[in-house]
Amino acid sequence: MNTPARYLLLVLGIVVSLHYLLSFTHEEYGRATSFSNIASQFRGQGHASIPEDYYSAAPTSNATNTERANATFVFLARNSDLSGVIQSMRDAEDRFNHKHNYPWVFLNEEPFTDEFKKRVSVLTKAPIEFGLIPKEHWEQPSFIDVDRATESRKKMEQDNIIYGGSLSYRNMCRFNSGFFYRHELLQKYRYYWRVEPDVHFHCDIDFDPFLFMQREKKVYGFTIAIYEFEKTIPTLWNAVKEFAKAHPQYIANDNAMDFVSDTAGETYNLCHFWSNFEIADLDFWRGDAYSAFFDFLDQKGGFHYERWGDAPVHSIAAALFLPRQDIHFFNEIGYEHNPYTHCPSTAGDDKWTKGRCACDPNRSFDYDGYSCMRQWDRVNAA
Ligand SMILES: Nc1nc2c(ncn2[C@@H]2O[C@H](COP(=O)(O)OP(=O)(O)O)[C@@H](O)[C@H]2O)c(=O)[nH]1
Ligand SMILES: *[C@@H]1O[C@H](CO)[C@@H](O)[C@H](O)[C@H]1NC(C)=O
Ligand SMILES: *[C@@H]1O[C@H](CO)[C@@H](O)[C@H](O)[C@H]1NC(C)=O
Ligand SMILES: *[C@@H]1O[C@H](CO)[C@@H](O)[C@H](O)[C@H]1NC(C)=O
Ligand SMILES: [Mg+2]
Repeated sequence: MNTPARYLLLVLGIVVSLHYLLSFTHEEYGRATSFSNIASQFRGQGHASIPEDYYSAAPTSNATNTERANATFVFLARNSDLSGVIQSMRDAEDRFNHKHNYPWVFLNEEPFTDEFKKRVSVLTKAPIEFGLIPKEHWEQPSFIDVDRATESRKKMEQDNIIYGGSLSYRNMCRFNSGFFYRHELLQKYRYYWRVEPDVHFHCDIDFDPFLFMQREKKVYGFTIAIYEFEKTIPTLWNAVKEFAKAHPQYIANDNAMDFVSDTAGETYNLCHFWSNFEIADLDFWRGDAYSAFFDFLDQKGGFHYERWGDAPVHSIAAALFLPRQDIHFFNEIGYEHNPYTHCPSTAGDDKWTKGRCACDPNRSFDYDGYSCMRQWDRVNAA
């Protein structure tokens, strides 16, 4: 992130935090002696803990868990991402998967090298598959005006927009929005856990998030909610409104609109679930509502004329097409993707100690000024 953008975020953060603090009465403020106390007042249904019976009987048990969900890890990566891929995979294996052996699917628009395959294969006992992404799922589609797209990248680069000048980043965002779940290697799975290079899983995960999703009929799970850069999506919300107007049947009753809009749908508040971590139901993306939504957005060309991210696209769809209780905040999962960390809290049932977490609970992103957890809490307080 460039320096002016950082200052802008800082100022925005301070303004939001001040507003948040001032909205307390003095009496309430007196009781709120620490930040975690302030935060805990908002922890309603949207922070529901994983029930005890999802935990392995003995976390140190030598038994390998045999009951498994219909699920896989999915990892989009370049060959050059290898060291970061190894970091992330080791954390996922050490903190969770060595007891479960969920498979790994690696995807790339270029063939993975033998070195890449060899280096990741030694990290797990689980099955690993390496898939090639078809060109038509990756490259700029033919209906895009190449000159207009090039011009827009040039402009966004001059404006110092993060990844503003990158075509491959746009291809990646479009792929993650509308194509990864169609890859042949993912067809046999229902749930996936998305992993990116250089992320950290900071706590033991002694429950099976996939079985939780499957049994509780959850559709979308996240750990971090955050604001998007408006300049990457200037016309996205207009497209969303146009789609919603034309397809009102897809809008769920009891949806999570208040997560993405402060104005009952008139404008986008830029909030989204940070999609570098996702545990979700592939069939949601494969379903009628999302398929129609993606096709509609794709035809607008915003993945290439602007720089629409898969995070806002996924999040807006989840917020509008799902009942809010289908979306789950995985509070127990300590997760870091530079520069932000969700670290479980020591408050209440002390998920931090239980998880033997290696992150600082006092520096969790949850109620940082740039976090959208407040908007998530608002959805669940209603
Ligand atoms: N195969 C492939 N993967 C990519 C490419 N660009 C990004 N990725 C992957 O897409 C994901 C997001 O990219 P990343 O660089 O982490 O972006 P950021 O997290 O938004 O800064 C990561 O899993 C990357 O490995 C690309 O050109 N080819
Ligand atoms: C651990 O392994 C030993 C030897 O295989 C076995 O007897 C014991 O029951 C296992 N413990 C658990 C909790 O499964
Ligand atoms: C797993 O889920 C996929 C997608 O819903 C489905 O096609 C497949 O039959 C499922 N496999 C099993 C073993 O249930
Ligand atoms: C978090 O900060 C509080 C207040 O400064 C301190 O008392 C507590 O020990 C810290 N917790 C941890 C786990 O470091
Ligand atoms: Mg990343």
